[in-house]
Amino acid sequence: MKAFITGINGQDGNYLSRYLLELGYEVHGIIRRNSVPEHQESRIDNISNKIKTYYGDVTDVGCLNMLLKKIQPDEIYNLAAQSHVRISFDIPQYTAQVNALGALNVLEAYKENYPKAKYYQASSSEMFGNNVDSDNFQRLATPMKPISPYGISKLFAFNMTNMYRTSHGLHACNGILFNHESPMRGSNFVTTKVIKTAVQIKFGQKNELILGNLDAKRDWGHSKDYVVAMHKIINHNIPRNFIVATGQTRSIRELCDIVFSHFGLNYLDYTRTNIKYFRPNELEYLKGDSTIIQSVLGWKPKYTFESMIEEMIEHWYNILK
Ligand code: NAP
Ligand code: F7E
Repeated sequence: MKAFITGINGQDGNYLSRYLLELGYEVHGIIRRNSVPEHQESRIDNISNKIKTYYGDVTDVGCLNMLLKKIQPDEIYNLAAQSHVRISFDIPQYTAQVNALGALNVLEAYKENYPKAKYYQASSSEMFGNNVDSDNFQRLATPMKPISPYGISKLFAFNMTNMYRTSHGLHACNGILFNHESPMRGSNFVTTKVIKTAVQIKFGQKNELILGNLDAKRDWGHSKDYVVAMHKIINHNIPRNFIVATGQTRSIRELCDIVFSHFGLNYLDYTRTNIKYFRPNELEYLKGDSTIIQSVLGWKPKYTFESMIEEMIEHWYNILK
């Protein structure tokens, strides 16, 4: 089996590649050219001799056509994105070019060059905006009304993926994934930022943590569990969409409390807020209902919130000590 992954050097790209290699796949993917290649490839160093990478960009139709024709993958995972929600307010046009038109480029290259493949689109809970069902969950039937350039760009890609399935008969599906984290998570996402700074405070390297909205709530899972869901979704015999979530929600405040308590510290002594880290419009609450993927595909997360945070703390402790 051959897989083609855009965003292969991202958090999920790394875990997905490792999972597919374990299953015996040949793994191919594109990385963007960067003037400092070490930085670009640091998250795939551990597998660089096992995967095949090519310079490429989802905004470059030419490279997508050429690679899909050449590789003829069984599975295409479109994970490439400008994935930071707050930054999407600063660079909305770029975010749309990569997340919306980039996804359309991959879909079109798939249809034109190798329609026998299956396609997975990395869709996001950010597409719901502030809509929640009366039982406080988001699910497939919850209306989508995104409030950030990121969420809006992802909704375009979500709908395009559905259109390529229904209009062109392609095996194209969406995983609507809620927040997922890991030691590979970028350091400007809130979990890594809180954990890394708490470790630095513990070692006397920093004395404060500056955050934005502490009262927003998120449903946090582990990337390692969520890439297993991606593989199950793309391999379901009927192409369709699934929600992937833990069904538990916690505030940023609770996250800070748990992480700082691990070091015997009180987060209130070190944390302050700065307007710089607030969004112009905040998605306040996420809690996903994943009962369908659990019952239809037998997916179940192995990590708990606590074991995921422990693993991330240990990772940053070992790097910073
Ligand atoms: P990530 O760590 O930010 O990885 C994104 C990847 O996309 C990186 O490899 C990045 O490469 C690549 N990329 C960005 N622009 C590109 C372009 N124009 N052409 C080709 N590659 C490009 O994100 P992640 O956490 O792994 O998430 C994977 C996907 O799932 C993303 O689409 C994200 O939006 C979506 N998602 C994530 C979550 C979550 O909580 N993690 C939840 C729902 C959906 P560079 O290193 O060059 O930037
Ligand atoms: O923020 C609050 C912030 O940037 C989480 C992406 O993977 O998940 C991710 O998007 C919450 C928000 O993730 C800071 O306001 C407070 O309420 O870690 P985050 P996100 O925006 O939820 C979705 C599902 C995706 O699809 C995205 O690709 O934390 N928060 N203070 C902060 N957030 C950040 N980043 N930095 C702060 O200082």
